Amino acid sequence: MDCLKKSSLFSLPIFLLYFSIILSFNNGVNASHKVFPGLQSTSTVDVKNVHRTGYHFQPPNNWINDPNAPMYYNGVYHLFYQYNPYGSVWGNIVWAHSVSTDLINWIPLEPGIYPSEVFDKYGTWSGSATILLNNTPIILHTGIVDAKNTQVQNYAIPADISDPFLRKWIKPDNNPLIVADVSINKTQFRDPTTCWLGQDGYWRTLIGSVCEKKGLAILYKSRDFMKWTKVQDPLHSVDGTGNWECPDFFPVLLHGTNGLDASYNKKNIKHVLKVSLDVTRFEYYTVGKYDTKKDRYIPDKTSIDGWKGLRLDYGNYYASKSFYDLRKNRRIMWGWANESDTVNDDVKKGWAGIQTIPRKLWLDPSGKQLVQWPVEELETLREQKVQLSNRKLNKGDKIEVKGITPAQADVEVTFSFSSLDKAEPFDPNWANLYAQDVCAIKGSTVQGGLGPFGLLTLASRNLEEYTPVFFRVFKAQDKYKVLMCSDASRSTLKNDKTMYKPSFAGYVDVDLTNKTLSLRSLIDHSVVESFGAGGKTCITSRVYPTLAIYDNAHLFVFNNGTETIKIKSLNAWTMGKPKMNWSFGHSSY
Ligand code: DQQ
Repeated sequence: MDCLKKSSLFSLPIFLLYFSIILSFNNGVNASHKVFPGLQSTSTVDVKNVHRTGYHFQPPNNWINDPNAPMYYNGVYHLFYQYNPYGSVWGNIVWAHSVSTDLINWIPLEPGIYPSEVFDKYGTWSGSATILLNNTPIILHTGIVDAKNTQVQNYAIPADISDPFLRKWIKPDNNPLIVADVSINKTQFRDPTTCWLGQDGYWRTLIGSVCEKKGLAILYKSRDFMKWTKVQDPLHSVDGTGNWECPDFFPVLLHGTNGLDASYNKKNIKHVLKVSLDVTRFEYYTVGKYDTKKDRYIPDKTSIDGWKGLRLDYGNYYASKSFYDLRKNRRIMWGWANESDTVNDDVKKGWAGIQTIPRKLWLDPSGKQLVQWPVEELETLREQKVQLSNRKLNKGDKIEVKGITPAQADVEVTFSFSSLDKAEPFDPNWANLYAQDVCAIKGSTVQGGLGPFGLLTLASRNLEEYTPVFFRVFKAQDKYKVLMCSDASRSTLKNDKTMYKPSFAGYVDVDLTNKTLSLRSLIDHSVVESFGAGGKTCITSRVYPTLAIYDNAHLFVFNNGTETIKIKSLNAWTMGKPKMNWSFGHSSY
């Protein structure tokens, strides 16, 4: 294929005629998700609660995946998400819709967008919201038009802009707005971003795609939001990365933690491009410069542009999407944490997938990476608190944190140490490995020098099960390397070989001059979402303990390194249960 060189004019009427002929109800199209035709519409009889989360976003049942079109509009936060109304595996996808005034308590509404028209009969896949200049929201999203998985980009607008919850959405007849020209692989052409307005008065959006293994962020322009033209070259592309899903492109301030609207473009910024890699099911991002004259994005030299690039999260986190929150002048990121159990388990438990806690994100003062932190509203759920300070942990020590409910908790801990001398040597052979591979070799029990130290979350009393979240400090040739792990390998006694129990890990680019390392973990029954060094490295694990459940879950702090560690301070809270999609949206909100 001649990737994106030809720009052919596709006739919209012929296109619509073609697809109006091929109508059938076979919704067996394949996304990047595994398809289980026999299970897609197996309705949930009985929802199993044991691993359901207490304060992470979940609907009452069934399958969910990507967060879609998050936005703040007229005092209300909206979260749409890919949802199967008929089963707990991927399929029959609609845009479920929930609203909130605090990002913590959510009211479920009827689906906002669902397959119904010739331009989306086979699927309503991911997309994003844009607030137009007249202060009305508009959603761009991918429609599937046939059983061959042909993808087009559609728009939807609120049926009644005066409805505070924007319950109903219309998909006007002039859809689709964007169809693939002949240079584009029309079955890998999806997930439009929030649009941004250039100084030339043209709106722009990116669509994820691939051409001969080269991942693409294809750029389209429009003056009126209705007629879109493809820009000759993609905004950015990288050989060998495979299909790009759910691109996200936004400006970040060079200094400070405030967020910016997607259209902001002054000198005091950098841009971030995040893509979800279909092949690896991980996401990576780069920090760089957006050349508005050439409409090209150029990652900084300090950003690795490929599979080994920086990740928003080194764990079970995918298809993330950010939005600018005008209310608090911040950028917020949502991500989907899929299950790590088996498909059979998902069918049995009647649900699958959660959204991670929304994170505020900004550029680190180094300019080289993002920093993420759970939105401050989460702290309203904090209940009983325990505190520890200045507690020594010698090699092999562990201290239990008592007085909270460890199965549903928020823990912040800062460790200190007096010397870096005992840091283990970093084996040069590991340089080509992913951090995750190093964590699998050097887990939490292999004695080290400076580390491993950290938390044992969702632990059974006698440690038959536990998910350790910890640091190990290595001494490489010219610098120290801090490895952060969230290791699911011993998280459950369930002995099913097909279960995914990865030793997720990432390196933390942190200054060790003052000899401290901090960690925050949000523990919630089957999820441990952790933030190292104030949010420089984030890891989400999904785990399914059999003993460490409800009141039988324990939390420990441990050190398995020869260097004595101090718990400088530890604050842990029991977390309350918000209104999580409990009641339909007619309440007195
Ligand atoms: N999920 C959606 C697609 C997207 C993928 C389909 C990413 O639009 O590319 O449910 O998880």
